[in-house]
Amino acid sequence: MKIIKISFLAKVSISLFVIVSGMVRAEIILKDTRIREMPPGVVTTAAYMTLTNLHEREIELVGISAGFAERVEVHEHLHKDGMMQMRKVESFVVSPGQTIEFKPGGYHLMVFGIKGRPKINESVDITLAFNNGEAITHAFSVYSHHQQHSH
Ligand SMILES: [Cu+2]
Repeated sequence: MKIIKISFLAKVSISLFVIVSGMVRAEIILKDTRIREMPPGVVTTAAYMTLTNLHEREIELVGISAGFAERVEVHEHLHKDGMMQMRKVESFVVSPGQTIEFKPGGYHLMVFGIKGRPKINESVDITLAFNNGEAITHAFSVYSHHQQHSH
């Protein structure tokens, strides 16, 4: 009887450990992950999300990968000489507690060399890797470009 009791406690502590480590993994939160549909023949598009850093220190995005694309970069839009331009962000840092919204006209993930042309309501996985060793793979759902203009 005593042995059964101990193994039960061991199981409880293992589950608690799993729950706690699950919570630690969720300190970078991605929401509203979506990717703009691509017309036939187009292999480049933009993806958006809301990213929150719940860690008590700043984090830096050090790598982005996606099996369905050749390359993914963080871009930002700038107004320069009355023109809208976009450029690659070399160092993307998120302060503790900060939420950054990726949206048309602002930060976006630029996805290059897309294979297989994902369709509306399908989703594709993008993995974000951070300098603390955390890597998050999240599904981005394909939405119609008629819902949102320009990126
Ligand atoms: Cu871009």
